[in-house]
Amino acid sequence: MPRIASLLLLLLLSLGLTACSSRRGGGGGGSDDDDSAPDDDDDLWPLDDDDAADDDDAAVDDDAADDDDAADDDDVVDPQGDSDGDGLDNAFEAQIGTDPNDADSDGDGFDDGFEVLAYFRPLDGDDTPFEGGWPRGPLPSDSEWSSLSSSSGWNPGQFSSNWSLVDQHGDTVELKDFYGQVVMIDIGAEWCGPCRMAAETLQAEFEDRVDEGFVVLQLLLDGFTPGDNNPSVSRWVSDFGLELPVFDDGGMATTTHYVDGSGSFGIPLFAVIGRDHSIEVWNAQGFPGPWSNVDSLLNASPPNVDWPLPSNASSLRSQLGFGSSEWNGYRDAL
Ligand SMILES: [Ca+2]
Ligand SMILES: [Ca+2]
Ligand SMILES: [Ca+2]
Ligand SMILES: [Ca+2]
Repeated sequence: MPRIASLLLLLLLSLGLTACSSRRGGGGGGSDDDDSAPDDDDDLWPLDDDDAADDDDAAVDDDAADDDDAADDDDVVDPQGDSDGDGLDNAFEAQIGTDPNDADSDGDGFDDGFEVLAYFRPLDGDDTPFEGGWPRGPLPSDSEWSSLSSSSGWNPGQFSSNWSLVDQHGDTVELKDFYGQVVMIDIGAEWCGPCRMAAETLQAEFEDRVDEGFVVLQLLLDGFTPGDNNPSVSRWVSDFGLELPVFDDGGMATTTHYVDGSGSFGIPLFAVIGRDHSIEVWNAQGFPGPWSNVDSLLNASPPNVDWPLPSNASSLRSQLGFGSSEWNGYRDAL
């Protein structure tokens, strides 16, 4: 057994815990190439500069230019009306640039009102609520994000670099989708007994805190054979009744950021990121926790993000079937 792994085992045993020693090769943890993210050129509704320039007057101008018949102009005359029935009144739609005569301005299957309240972008058809209902809070604009992440990295205390993986529903999920929340990244494998024990409790811990803005992202490295790189996400989700995001990271594209490059590491392995997106825990090996530390991080105020909400946001949430939490509200409505 490599010396580092031996030390690790001693450490874990001293904590009354056991861990599985992975035979996976570790990669360097220092690269933050992923930080630029696959979607840096996305428009971020509604605060993106391009949106502001392009869309500010679109709703009003389109009505004036396109609608010859007087009947269609009623919605302009009545700014408090909701011409398209998406829950947002015409004046608010004019303010944010969505189409007051089209309930689904970007044609992605989710009405403008639903997207605004779920913190997804109603003018970006590629940005849709996650099928799994993963919580999301208001996100900064692309320009704000660029500023925030300008000195990001993978080490404790740094603003976390970004990554993306595909979840059990086929949605592409980025770490930065959870900006403003406390994020626990848990890395394991199907063959690892302690990882299975962790999975049994992670769902409950997630459920206990999701309303406060907590999410667990679970990455699987292997199936039932160490080093096989072939986990079954669907089997894992089914085995433990998981309603948190689970990802196949058999290629270690993301895990490599959370190991030290020695070539040997123990699982379960976890990391914790605070509401300000700074890395609080990196490369902790053993059973995830302690949960009191997570609760302390949840006590921090979320960062301020200027996300316009309509004045009827509260009543609209209940009309749409959202839960009471501002973080996971739309899960109940899916
Ligand atoms: Ca409307
Ligand atoms: Ca609309
Ligand atoms: Ca939409
Ligand atoms: Ca959208």
